[in-house]
Amino acid sequence: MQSTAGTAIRSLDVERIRMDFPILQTQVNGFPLVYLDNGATSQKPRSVLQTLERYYTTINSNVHRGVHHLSQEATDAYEAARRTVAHFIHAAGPQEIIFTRGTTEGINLVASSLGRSRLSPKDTVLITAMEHHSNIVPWQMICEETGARLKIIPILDRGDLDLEAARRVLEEKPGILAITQVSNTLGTINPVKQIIAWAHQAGALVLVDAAQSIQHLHPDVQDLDCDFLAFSGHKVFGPTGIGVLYGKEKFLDAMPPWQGGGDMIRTVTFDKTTYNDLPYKFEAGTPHIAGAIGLGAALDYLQGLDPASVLACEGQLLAYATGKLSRIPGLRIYGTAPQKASVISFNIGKLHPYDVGVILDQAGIAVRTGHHCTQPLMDFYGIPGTVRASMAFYNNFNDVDRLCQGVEKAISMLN
Ligand code: C6P
Repeated sequence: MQSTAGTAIRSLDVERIRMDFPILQTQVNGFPLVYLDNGATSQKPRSVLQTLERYYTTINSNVHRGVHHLSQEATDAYEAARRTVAHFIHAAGPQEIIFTRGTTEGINLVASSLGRSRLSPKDTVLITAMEHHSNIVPWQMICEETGARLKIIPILDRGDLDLEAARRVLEEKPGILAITQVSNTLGTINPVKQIIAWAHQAGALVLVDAAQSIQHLHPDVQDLDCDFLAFSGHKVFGPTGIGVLYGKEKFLDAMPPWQGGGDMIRTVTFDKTTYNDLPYKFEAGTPHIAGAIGLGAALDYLQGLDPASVLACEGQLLAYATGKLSRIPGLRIYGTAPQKASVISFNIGKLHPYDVGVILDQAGIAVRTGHHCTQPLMDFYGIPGTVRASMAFYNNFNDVDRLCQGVEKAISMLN
């Protein structure tokens, strides 16, 4: 594919891939849609949409509960999806894969269940200054409940972690470290493998928030050696309302159940309940069956693409967009770490990000504006919010060109 600036051809056939995503053919406000809000949620390929339709039209039923044909088919498909997830993140087995509603629920599960059994007023929970609210608030809540203290690894101005400071706070032997692999606001890729090794030396368990890395970096949980990892289906080209919590079996086994209800029990009497094996111990109530199966289809789709080409393609888009946006007078990019995913946050002079977002929308360009659920990070930079363009492998150079034209237009209108 050729950019207007004549950038080199990429190996991924983006124009063919775009045909797999029907929504990309949509017109918004009279313009072809430019979708640059993939950090908020990604679009779905036709194979996922067809899988959802097929599920509801042919095998819709409850799982693990019926002897009838449809229930068995639905159970088989649901459990096959779990195996697909386990394979995708290289878990030791499907018993380590808990289906949740999303990243937020996965983190809450670990904070509540592990936190209650592991934390006391002597303990510290460590997070970083670039965390999403979903990886801050659950830890604040459990710290309030248990008396543990919350400590923060600071960041440097360009948006990467202060690794010296990280080493120092790890020497204080925190009980738990919860860290994002990719910042949703800055795009920074954190060296989590290295940090996990340090944390383990210090005796901490580590949860990785993979909400923004699963779609770009395809994390391998055994290679990272993380103890827990959470992500959302909707950010990895699957449905909303479904997510995954990975946990090492020995830790999940030792943790008390979180929510009570159907499926998570072995026996119930009014005197005592005994609990089911993993992973069902943590899946109370009827799960999002279609969502899990749809997520399996999304991961199958991704596995059909060469991960190195996807990464290279997103890297080229990032470099092209960074170069072009940086040439716009008065525009400042937040997050200039050397290792970045295809996310660019920026502001232009004193223009309010919301106003810029509205003008971009009028031209059919979808970006996110605001604090991106990272208010402490906004406080660090002393700003109320940013405009954020987050790109996926189906974006092309034309999308970046349209974004830059939209920004120029916003500047001329708002000034
Ligand atoms: N970030 C964004 O626009 P849920 O809502 O549970 O699917 O994901 C929460 C979450 C957790 N961690 C990180 C790093 C995230 O980016 C998100 C979701 C979206 O940036 C919506 S706020």
